[in-house]
Amino acid sequence: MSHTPAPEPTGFDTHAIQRKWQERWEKADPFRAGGDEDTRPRKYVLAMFPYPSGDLHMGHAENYLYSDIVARGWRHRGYNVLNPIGWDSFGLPAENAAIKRGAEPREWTYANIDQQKAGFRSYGVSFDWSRELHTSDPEYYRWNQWLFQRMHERGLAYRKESPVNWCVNDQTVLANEQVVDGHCERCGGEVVKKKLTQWYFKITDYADRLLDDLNQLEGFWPHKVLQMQRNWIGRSVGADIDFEIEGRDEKITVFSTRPDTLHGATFFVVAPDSDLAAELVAGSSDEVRERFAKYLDAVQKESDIERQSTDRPKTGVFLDRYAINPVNGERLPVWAADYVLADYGHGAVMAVPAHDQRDLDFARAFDLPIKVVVDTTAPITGAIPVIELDDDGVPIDPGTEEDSLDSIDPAKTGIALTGDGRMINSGPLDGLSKRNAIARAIEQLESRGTGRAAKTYRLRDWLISRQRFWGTPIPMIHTDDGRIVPVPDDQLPLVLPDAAGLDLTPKGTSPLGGAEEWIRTTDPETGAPALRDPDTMDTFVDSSWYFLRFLAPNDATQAFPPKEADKWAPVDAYVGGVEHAILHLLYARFITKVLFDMGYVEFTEPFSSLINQGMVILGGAKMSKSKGNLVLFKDEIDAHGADALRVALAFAGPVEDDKDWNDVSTTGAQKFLSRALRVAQDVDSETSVVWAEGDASLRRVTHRLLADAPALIDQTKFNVVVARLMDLVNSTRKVIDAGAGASDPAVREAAEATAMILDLFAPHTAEEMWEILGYDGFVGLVPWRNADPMLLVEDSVKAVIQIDGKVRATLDVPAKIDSAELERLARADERVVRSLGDREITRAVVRPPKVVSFSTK
Ligand code: ANZ
Repeated sequence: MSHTPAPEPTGFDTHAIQRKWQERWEKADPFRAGGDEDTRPRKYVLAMFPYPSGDLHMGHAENYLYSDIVARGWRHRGYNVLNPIGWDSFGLPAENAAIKRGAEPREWTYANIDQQKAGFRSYGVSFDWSRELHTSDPEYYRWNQWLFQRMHERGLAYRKESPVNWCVNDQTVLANEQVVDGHCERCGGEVVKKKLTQWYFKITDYADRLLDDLNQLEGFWPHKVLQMQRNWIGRSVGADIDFEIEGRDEKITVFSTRPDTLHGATFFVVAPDSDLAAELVAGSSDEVRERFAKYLDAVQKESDIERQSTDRPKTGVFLDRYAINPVNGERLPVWAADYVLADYGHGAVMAVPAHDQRDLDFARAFDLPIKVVVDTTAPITGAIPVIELDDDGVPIDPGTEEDSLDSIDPAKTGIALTGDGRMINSGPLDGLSKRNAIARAIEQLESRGTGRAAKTYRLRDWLISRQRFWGTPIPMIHTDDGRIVPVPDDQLPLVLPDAAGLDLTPKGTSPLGGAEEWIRTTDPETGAPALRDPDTMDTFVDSSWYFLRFLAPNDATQAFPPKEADKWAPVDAYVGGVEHAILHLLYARFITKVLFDMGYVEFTEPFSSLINQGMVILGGAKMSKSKGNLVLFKDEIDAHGADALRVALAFAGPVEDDKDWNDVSTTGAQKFLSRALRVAQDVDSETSVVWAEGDASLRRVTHRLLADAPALIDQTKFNVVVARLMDLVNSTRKVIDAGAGASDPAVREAAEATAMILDLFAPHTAEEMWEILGYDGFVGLVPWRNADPMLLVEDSVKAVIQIDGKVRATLDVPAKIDSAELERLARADERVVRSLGDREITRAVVRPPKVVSFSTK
């Protein structure tokens, strides 16, 4: 798109200033993290690394601005800061571009990286460029392979055949998380189930720790993200219960969160797509088998979300088999129904329609018995009754017409009774509360050997193999005699072959299988001919530990030096979009715990604090190429300059909020920056001027900002800091314009403080100001000055104290004093005490901050 640069309304050549400082930064490399000789305390700030998709976009502009503000702020506060950058450069888009345009994935990727790198430089981000890494470099991905081997040794990497999500369009396997409403998250194509043998990482072994350790992040990560992680892991506590099936030797186990309701079970349901259903139906009549086969066909087209949806009619097939209720010997008809999922719990449930809504809907649809076993109208002793008050504060009588069980009969109302109450129709459990009954039921099951306490999780093992080219080759060998053995460590990295000559179009098998020479190898033990594993790893493996690789990206001997991890990690502030709230963060947390268990790191959580930014939207809608509503990063930089874009974004609102581009004013920001530069130019005093004199009210504005800025930055209130800077620049201008103000020492002080703090948002402008103010070196490296506490004292006002209508004293009090404090000061004042004598105060009228009026007898 061609585009005319906007005229410079400001008198400053923004672009020349930008070029000048970018060249100086590039030459001096001032933002490298300090090494062992640097004794300052360390801080590690990291923005989620980018996928090399081409030009930077507004999402990048926001993300890397925020991490840069934090990095610069910490530098000014005396920390040795690590703020690295790299690229998450494996993945499907490179491969799809290669298929579409015939470009090599490698060339496409690295050309995009160069383009983005130039974008970051043009944006003035203070990265430590010496640590740049690309996950698609063999120097990086060999350590994915190393990690895989270590996981494999510990039984944490394994192969199994299972139904997987298969994107018909991309012809590849997708993790559950990558399926959105039955479609591929990346291409939108249809996703079906397909049985394949795949490699998995055993994240479920870590489910409890991944869940429990979230508590230590409370207050440091957005609560919403913690909640999303909790739901994703989805721990349920209850019991496994064994049911006999007529005509089957082995029992079938179900998981239930409500073993207390066992007496209310009236039927039994298995997932139609489970092996169990297939086995149970095998011995049934032709008619049943046919009905079942047809049903299964339909179910296989449904997504898990559809199957669990409560607002669709219940469907199912009776299998003509019976289960036996272990507590009372009752025969329960066995059904296959889609609302039971094959891969949750044990893929089968005991159905208790009176107390479970899904079971109730099903029972009503197929006319199955409904048996109430918890009287939810019965009071629970020991529970503290909630007394509700009406508008006049009078307790509402809780005894209402809902008091009878009959009136809430689920068979009539269609509403399952899920609340607490007292057990009925349940033999030895009768009279117990729900909680006690659950405990008692588990005890009884355990003593009879028909069940046990159990936990179930929503979390599934992490499917990591992909049938695609542009990823880390899985370092395993399939031998002639059917063994699967690791590529020995000393043969790593196992480098990808050249893409040239390979057919990358998705066909359901990995393109690497077609790399004739590459795929052939030998059995490391016997030397016999063998084949390499043709699959590559999910790119989430690459990003699960990259923050550690930044600590020594060029180390050819190890993934990362544990010594460096001790010094820098965990990451102090991690900045990124909420779209990564679940997967990426969960995987990084998992791998960190695995590395902890292996003894490579001494911490168990990778990111001590997490900053989620909102999205940059346009007119209320998400920006997208296809909708043609993009605001382009490069256009904004060309038109207004990097600093104006940075200031405008930082000023646009709280970090976590979405920012509508219509409310972002780059022209306003540009004008503000010119005002700041003009202030620096107008300063008419020497650098030797002491920071202790001059206009007192301007000094107060300066010092309050110096005092507040660190906490405001820690709280990510970046927009507030920008507003305060604007206020400071305006206040300085007023003093300059008042006669001989330009030589007032307070003006220099204000201008210098402006440059030091503005550096967070507008680094080019801040450096230029610093130079104009007469300094060499980078303002970006200058420690902030301490605020003078004397200037932080609040404004005071005179309060008048009257006794019986006569003024007896005046007091200097803080303008924000409250009435209790003002009355206390007034009563304690010596003059008041003296003029009161032995008279007693009968009434005090206190109007803070100015008047206290006492009456006496
Ligand atoms: C009997 C029962 C009675 C249940 C009752 C609930 C209430 P959460 O909390 O989501 O973990 N269930 C077990 N396996 C299932 C599967 N594969 N597909 C669908 N549902 C399944 O849910 C646990 C409950 O979900 C279990 O407890 C079981 O129903 C059902 F008044 O057992 B319950």
